[in-house]
Amino acid sequence: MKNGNFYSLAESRFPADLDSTCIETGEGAFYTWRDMHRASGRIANWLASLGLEAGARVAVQVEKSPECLMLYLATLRAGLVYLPLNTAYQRAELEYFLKDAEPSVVVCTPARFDEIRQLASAAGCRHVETLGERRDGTLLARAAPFQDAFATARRAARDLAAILYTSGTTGRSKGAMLTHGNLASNALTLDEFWGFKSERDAGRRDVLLHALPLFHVHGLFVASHAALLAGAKTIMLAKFDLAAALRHLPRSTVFMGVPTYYTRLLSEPAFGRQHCRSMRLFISGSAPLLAETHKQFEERTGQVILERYGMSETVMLVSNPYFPERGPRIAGTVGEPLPGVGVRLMRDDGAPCTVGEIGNVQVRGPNVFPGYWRMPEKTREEFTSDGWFRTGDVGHFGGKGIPDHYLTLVGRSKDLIISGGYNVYPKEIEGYIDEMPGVVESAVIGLPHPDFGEAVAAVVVSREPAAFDAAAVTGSLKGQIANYKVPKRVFVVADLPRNAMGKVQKNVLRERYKETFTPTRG
Ligand code: MCA
Repeated sequence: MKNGNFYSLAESRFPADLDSTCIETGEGAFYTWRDMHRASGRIANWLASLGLEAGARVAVQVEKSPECLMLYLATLRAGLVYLPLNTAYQRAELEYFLKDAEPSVVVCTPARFDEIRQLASAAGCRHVETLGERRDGTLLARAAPFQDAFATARRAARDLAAILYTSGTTGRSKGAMLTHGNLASNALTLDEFWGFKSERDAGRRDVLLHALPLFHVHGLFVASHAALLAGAKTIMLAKFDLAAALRHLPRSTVFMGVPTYYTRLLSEPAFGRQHCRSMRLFISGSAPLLAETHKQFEERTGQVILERYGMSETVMLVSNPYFPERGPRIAGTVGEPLPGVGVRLMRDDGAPCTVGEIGNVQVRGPNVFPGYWRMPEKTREEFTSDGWFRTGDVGHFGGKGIPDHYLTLVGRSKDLIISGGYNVYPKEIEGYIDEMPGVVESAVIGLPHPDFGEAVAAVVVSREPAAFDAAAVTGSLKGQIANYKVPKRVFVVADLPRNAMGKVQKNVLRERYKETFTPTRG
């Protein structure tokens, strides 16, 4: 029987010439497909030598590098479960993730070894290794004596491949469990839907400019998987850097980014058609792309950005079309449900919405995760009795001049902020602020931001507002939680606006402070 391990699928798609380039780094280092296969085999052999039980977790918090991708592939090959962690996460977050996931192996950056070893050992983990950005650290040294031949572990489609922590409305993060089948079905669908297959069939080889982090769905499962299955070359930038992106774009055919990447490209006056001469596809996701950005981008480059919609729990579920014969790419919409993916809109009373009517977005299909790690109750709540996952997003199909099967997202039923493509739940931040001395209560909100789309701000209630030190709030948060979650502004007030039911009116606060980061000129 076919091996359902995602690596087996990827390996079956490697180009015939294994000595061609798989990854070129921003610094000009080259890795062939053979290098990736061999090095992931060595690391997989080392992982296998640890004698871990099937399903053991490998938690990874390292900077982006080809070796980080090798470690991911090695984990899959060894039949273990990959648990990537945002490099911005600080002590409080790491402590929670490690205790909750109980990984058997933790790989971190050399600089954070002492801190993380302590947290990992408190969570019962015995193997803590390091991986730096320049092939440094103990992981590669541990793997070096092992053979590079490794028979990829047999896995079924339903077996767990990865756990991705997503912030929760209650402030407690949930580990979304993704199976080999989830990853494979989505990657195969996108391979066709976004035209990678047709390029291959036409004898062309895509070049993906990869600037996203490797610890979220977007950079790891969408971008890297697309390149792996396409046999495409990846130009891997350690992070999104405007100058480097401008330098490498003219040699690339596909680019994926969050809206911030596109606004930053447009902020460069010299950016234009000449940078996009080889490009066939720009994709945007993880946060809403403003129609204005879409329009400006087309005017400057002649390229129509393809916006799509995904989540950690479902990978990609809806996308604007790539092939013009399927339909136009429409700004402000996320397009049509991907082939094989069911998407429906439901009213609050459980009845289906009609075209144009706003409702709750629900999804079903081979891309949808089986549940949250060790949270059966939460999992039950998030699925309907007939098996559809409640995304928490709100939208409508169709609309004026828009085909009936195109989805437009209009809001979120959950109280979520998306800053530069990262999700932030106010409840989590409010929990930390409310513990601070002198704070009566707080309300965390998202405000329009020219670079990040939305930025986090906090409104803090103090009995003595004049004497309250707002800077102390951010100062204290910085060591505990990821910097992108730390409010970029703190307003100190005597009380919060409330409705008749006593509920804090965040819409009033958002309105009051809306020009904080984007003042109107004049
Ligand atoms: C960095 N900072 C941020 C953010 N990123 N603040 C708010 N929001 C952010 N996203 C802060 C830093 O903490 C620092 O603060 C200051 O900004 C400068 O930091 P730096 O590292 O230089 O920032 P940067 O390198 O310019 O990063 C901004 C970025 C990056 C390029 C937009 O955040 C990014 O690559 N985001 C992509 C996120 C992503 O991949 N999302 C996908 C997940 P200070 O000055 O105080 O130190 S969602 C997903 O996967 C779903 C499923 C999907 O559909 O795709």
